[in-house]
Amino acid sequence: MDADKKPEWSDPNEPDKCSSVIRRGKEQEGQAASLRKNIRFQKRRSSEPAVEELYTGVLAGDRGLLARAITLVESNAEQHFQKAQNLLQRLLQHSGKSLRIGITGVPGAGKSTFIETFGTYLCDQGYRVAVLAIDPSSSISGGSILGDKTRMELLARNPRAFIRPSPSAGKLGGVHRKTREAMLICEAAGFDVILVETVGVGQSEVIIRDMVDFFLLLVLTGAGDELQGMKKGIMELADALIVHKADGANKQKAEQTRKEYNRILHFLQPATKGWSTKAYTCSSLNGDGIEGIWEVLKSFERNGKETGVFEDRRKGQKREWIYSMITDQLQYSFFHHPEVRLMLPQLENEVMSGEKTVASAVEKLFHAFLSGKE
Ligand SMILES: Nc1nc2c(ncn2[C@@H]2O[C@H](COP(=O)(O)OP(=O)(O)OP(=O)(O)O)[C@@H](O)[C@H]2O)c(=O)[nH]1
Ligand SMILES: [Mg+2]
Repeated sequence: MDADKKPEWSDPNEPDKCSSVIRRGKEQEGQAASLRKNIRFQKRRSSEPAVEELYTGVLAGDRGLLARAITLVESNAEQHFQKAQNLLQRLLQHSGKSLRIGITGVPGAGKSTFIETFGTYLCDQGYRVAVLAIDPSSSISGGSILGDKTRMELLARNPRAFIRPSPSAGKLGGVHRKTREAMLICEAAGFDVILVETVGVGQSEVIIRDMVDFFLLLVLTGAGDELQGMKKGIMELADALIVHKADGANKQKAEQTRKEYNRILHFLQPATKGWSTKAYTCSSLNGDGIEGIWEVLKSFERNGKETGVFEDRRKGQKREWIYSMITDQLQYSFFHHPEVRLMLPQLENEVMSGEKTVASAVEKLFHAFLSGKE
């Protein structure tokens, strides 16, 4: 074999020890052709980059390696876990310098369009912007990722921006860990602003609130009933409310809605100490109000850094992170425990047919789980 020719395969851990090269074998007449017909050729995957390569690549802002670093932390494979943690450990000291903004709102509120316009505005101002998404529905519906990518077409092509669709949760969660870690990597890569989008359904607002500095709630006009029905809890998480799509015939109505929200916000507990949450209007179609929102964000950051509230929140979030990770890990090891996996379907049936109480079934599972541990 030529000295400079790469082998077809080699052990990635010990590349010098053993390798192989594929040679054409002897063939019977006609066999090769029929074999070729049946083989679906697959693109050969290039080898996984080492931690060192990912580390220097991320710090240098190499987009390809940044994407692969995020893929590594998002991986559910056990053999990737340690490698991902080594990488994160090294990147940690370079993270923490960006402004983290969470954006939520009901489906169709215009979150993706807002991110497109707002993100492009920030890039024009000289900032580098990373967009991450938490999609609570992705494990069920396959996600709205494709839709989002096309909606953020302009931003996706901007060299100052980086868009990452939501990680798939797998059956046992871990989405928030993955998003937090992806955020950390983007920060180390030098992004100044991180925008995290989530659909405003269920628990995702609470999760997102726990990982960002500023939380933005997009709402629409047509207040009245909707305003009454809107969960007070969600409004109390927000640092700003934006009455979106304030353009054309909707402009005046949006202004009215803004005033109504401000009246309500006045009576609510503010999400951040020393900051009063207010409502604003904006349009992502014509850009009205976008600059003003950035002013609000900057003043929030300045204010929070002066009073120490900003740092306190980040510290609190790190503490919360520990607990959410413990919960994730426990859940993972419980449901992957061989004994538990074996017993669960049978116990489920026994509970459903009324032979066993839920509590006794769970106790049995925990007994197996705990006694199986060394
Ligand atoms: N008039 C007007 N329409 C807008 C504006 N922003 C978004 N839209 C429209 O609203 C619709 C929904 O926008 P998206 O950005 O996809 O909304 P979303 O909140 O990301 O939706 P999901 O990702 O499905 O939750 C699209 O048809 C947009 O063109 C705006 O500022 N003004
Ligand atoms: Mg969207």
